[in-house]
Amino acid sequence: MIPRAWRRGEVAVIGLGRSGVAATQFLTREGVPVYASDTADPPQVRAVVTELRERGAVIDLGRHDLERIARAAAVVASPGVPPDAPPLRAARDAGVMVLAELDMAAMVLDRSDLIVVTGTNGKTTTTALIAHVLVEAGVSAAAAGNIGRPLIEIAAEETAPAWVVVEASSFQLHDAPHLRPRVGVVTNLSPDHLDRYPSAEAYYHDKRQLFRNAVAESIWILNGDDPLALRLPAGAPGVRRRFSLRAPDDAWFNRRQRTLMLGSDPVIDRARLALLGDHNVANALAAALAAAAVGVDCEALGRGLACFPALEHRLEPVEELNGVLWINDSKATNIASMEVALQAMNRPYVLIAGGRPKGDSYQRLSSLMPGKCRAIVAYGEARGNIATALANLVCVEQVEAFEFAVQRAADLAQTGDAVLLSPGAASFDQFQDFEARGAAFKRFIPR
Ligand code: UMA
Repeated sequence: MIPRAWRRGEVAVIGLGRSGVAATQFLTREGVPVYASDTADPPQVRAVVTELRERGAVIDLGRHDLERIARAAAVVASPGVPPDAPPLRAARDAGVMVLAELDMAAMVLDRSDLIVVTGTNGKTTTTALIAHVLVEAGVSAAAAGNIGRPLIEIAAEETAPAWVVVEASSFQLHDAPHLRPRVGVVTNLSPDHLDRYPSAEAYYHDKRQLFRNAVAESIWILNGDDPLALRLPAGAPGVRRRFSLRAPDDAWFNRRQRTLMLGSDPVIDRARLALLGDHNVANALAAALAAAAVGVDCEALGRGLACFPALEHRLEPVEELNGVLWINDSKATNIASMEVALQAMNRPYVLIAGGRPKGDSYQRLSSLMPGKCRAIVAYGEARGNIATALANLVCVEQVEAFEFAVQRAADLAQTGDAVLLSPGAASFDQFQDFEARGAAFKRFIPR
């Protein structure tokens, strides 16, 4: 339900990325007066700005009118706008309620139950896995949130799915007083986004908002191998379910029999899961617990997990050519994700790494080198850093252009190997984004 005060006054939407545009569309459709602003002039907004204005929204590009925001009935914030940004500070100083776009959606979405997935890594895959398994089992479900589709888009639809699986980032949880998950999942926790948070504790504090509206019927699915994730709910009410790669638990990996288990029941053989790496076994176990909480039985769980395709740009097996498997992990833009990819390799591989460095050190990978790594082809701005950190452990060849890196990797790979693109750096030195880099990788594979 939209508060009556919103219709009488004006709601200020801060930021006009995907969340802000969807929030503005929703509010204007509901007859709420909207003032939407963005300090930039995002190109994707120009395409919809006429439509938003026709719907009656007042749009400001290139600035925020702080006085107008301070008079708003409520403020809807995009996740990319830091809490101490001037428009949000102006709202709080004036006592105006600030809601994340995700939270406004949770407030109005009364026809669906929510499964909310958070954590540091694996959120997107776990969210996609849960939605996929539910749909395959015949349950009406959709995925939304940080995964790419603003939750408010689902609230705007005429028919709502029975379940929405929501990927929630810490940014979205920061201002989410209305979020009330039936099922909540914490994949794992480690320090992240320290460019926005003063400390890891401040980041965990936002993650803890998942439990803010916990009740005795809530179901919390936690990584049993991760003490930080286990401690996160503290004393929140609700039932706890745990998944583990190490020991028998509510969901666990029977390594001897290479089977994913729910308690004493086998769900699926590891070999039938089309995802590389132990971290993805953990994601699948979390997804199995979430789907089981909705009532999906073991047999349907196994069927759903077996036909889940790898996500694009995330350890995505592209194709096997002349005995060489090409794997696209372009989404690994930091060294922690790259480490996960290297740990997932179960055959010899040639690694393509590089791009624009983010400041963390490649030395972190020393303990994994050489391992199964035959050689590294380092490209772009980070190539020197990679060579400095790892050339004493494994052969590192340096090239500038990405295309040559792919060609060189093809020369170095032997039958039975993989060529793994896991860059451990941003793409912006040679591409618009990681997706463009992954697409180029697929194009350049010599066929
Ligand atoms: N802006 C202002 N004023 C400010 C600061 C920013 O106007 O003071 C403007 C920017 O100019 C920009 C807009 O605000 O135009 C930023 O919006 P946004 O960054 O929130 O982007 P959206 O397109 O709305 O995308 C967001 C999520 N982005 C972030 O959290 C940074 C998307 O997650 C999410 O898919 C989408 O909402 C739909 O829910 C992306 C992400 O990178 C994938 N998430 C981070 C991550 O996964 O690590 C958290």
